[in-house]
Amino acid sequence: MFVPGLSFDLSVPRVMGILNVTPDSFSDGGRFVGLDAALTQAERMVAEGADILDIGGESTRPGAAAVSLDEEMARVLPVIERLHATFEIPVSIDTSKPELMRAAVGAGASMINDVCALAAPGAIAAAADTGVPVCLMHMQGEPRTMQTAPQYADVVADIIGYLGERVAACEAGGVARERLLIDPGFGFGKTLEHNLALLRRLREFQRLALPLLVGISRKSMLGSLTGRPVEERLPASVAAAVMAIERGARIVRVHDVAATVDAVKLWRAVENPGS
Ligand code: 7PJ
Repeated sequence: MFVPGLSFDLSVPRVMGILNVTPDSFSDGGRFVGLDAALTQAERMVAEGADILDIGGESTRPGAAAVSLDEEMARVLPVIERLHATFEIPVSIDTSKPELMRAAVGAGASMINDVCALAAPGAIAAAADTGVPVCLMHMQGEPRTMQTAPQYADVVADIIGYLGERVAACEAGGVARERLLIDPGFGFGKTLEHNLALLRRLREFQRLALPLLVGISRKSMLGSLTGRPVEERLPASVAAAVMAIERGARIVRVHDVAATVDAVKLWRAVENPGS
């Protein structure tokens, strides 16, 4: 599987390292806010074998406060510029704001990751103009309230239906289908049962015939299952990444790059000997 604009192909699973430059993200909030701290963390993830880094300046954890455009720009643009100047690794911008999508690609980002699936006014046009690949993620509701009482008729069918509609809207707005990736959005307006059904039935997303990106790393569904706080969720996170890859995920979005890369090496050796 090949996505134009991505420097790596998706014939094997790829690892996206998470780099939050927010003061309030749920697991590493505040630790990488300064430019130097962000670069140090990026350097580490590059050395550990990440294929792409995902830079976010607005926390989307349940209950998180919204961030102004100026603030989000000030957080992420200097980091993207420095990463682009320093490393070969591609960078993805995690934002829902069209102005930032444009500015981030101008600063060197080569992918857009939008938890709102380009639903903000002007987002499809911004993505179309940049010409970079886009990950469309499903969310029910908005971060402030999404965990209150999420409801679905059939969580998998509903989300496949939603993503199919967003794909059609993107194509109609000039974003080529071949540049799209999809993501069911674990934890975004989902109960534990919804999240488990999504992982169990992840293969059904192959109906959309688009590369699947999945983020479960350190999420609260793993805390609910194991009873562990966020800093002790590495084993469950790696297991979840492997289970997602087994069921067709092509990019896993993770905090713990080294451990995930090891797991992917094992998966590749078993599934594609010689690859
Ligand atoms: C996701 C994301 C995810 C995509 C976040 C966290 C919460 N983008 N951004 N998929 N999660 N595509 O890092 O746990 O699951 S923010």
